[in-house]
Amino acid sequence: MTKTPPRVLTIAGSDSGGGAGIQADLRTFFACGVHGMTAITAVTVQNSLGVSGVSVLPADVVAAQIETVADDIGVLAAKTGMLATAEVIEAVAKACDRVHIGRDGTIPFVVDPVAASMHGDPLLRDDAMSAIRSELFPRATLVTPNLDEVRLFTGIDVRSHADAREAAVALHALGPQWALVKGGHLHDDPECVDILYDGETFTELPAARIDTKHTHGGGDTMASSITSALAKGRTVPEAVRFGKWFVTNAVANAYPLGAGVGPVSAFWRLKPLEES
Ligand code: PXL
Repeated sequence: MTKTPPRVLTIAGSDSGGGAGIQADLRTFFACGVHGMTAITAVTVQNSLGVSGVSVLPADVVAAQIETVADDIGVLAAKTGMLATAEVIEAVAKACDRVHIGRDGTIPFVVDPVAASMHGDPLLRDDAMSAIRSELFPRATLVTPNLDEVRLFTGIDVRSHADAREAAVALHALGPQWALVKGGHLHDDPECVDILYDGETFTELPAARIDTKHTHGGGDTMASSITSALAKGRTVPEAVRFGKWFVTNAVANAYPLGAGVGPVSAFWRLKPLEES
């Protein structure tokens, strides 16, 4: 019999267009060789042009999905994506405590504080922002905001690497063990530099900036690949380096889809490339 692979859980929303959200997470989990499980928070009505509707699941159903898979199958690492409402976030926090996901438990917890789609469509109600800050940041092993989310959570408008370090300190002060400030949205920078901070040490993670408009699901793909590496027992800096390498390749292999923005692609992993 084949050995059970590492099991990971994503707590996130569905993207009907298949580019981001749960769909990107599961694709990434597959490409990273882990078994993906899902606690679906919301269903978005979405294509490559944007989000035209959102239906949020009842908070108790979100919590029940987390608990039922944790109790039977077990979770070695978990991540969040779109969480939609304060009610869902509070239910997620309680369920995670019950099954020991997060900082004070034993299971690594990556909080990707998804606030809006790349088209600017809101994926989080206003009251939910403060719930993420108070309920999830203190439980997180790692938070992975992009620069728009950094501005929403810290008020810092990052325009340089020095600003990114300041933002990492401000994010870390909100309670996560590690903060990753992703530089992808710093469009004037010829490189794509992320900053990782644990309260003591800054680690700069540079990568090439790839010229494509098709970056839908990039953040989800990075957080999911980091979560996969954590489930395999890597340290946070190792897992983040892996995630950066994984997502850079996914962006380099992004493809057009519909009339709008296409997704980054985990398909590159199926090509015979050696891990760098
Ligand atoms: O990429 C962020 C994201 C996460 N989850 C869902 C989304 C999006 C972006 O559109 O639709 C469901």
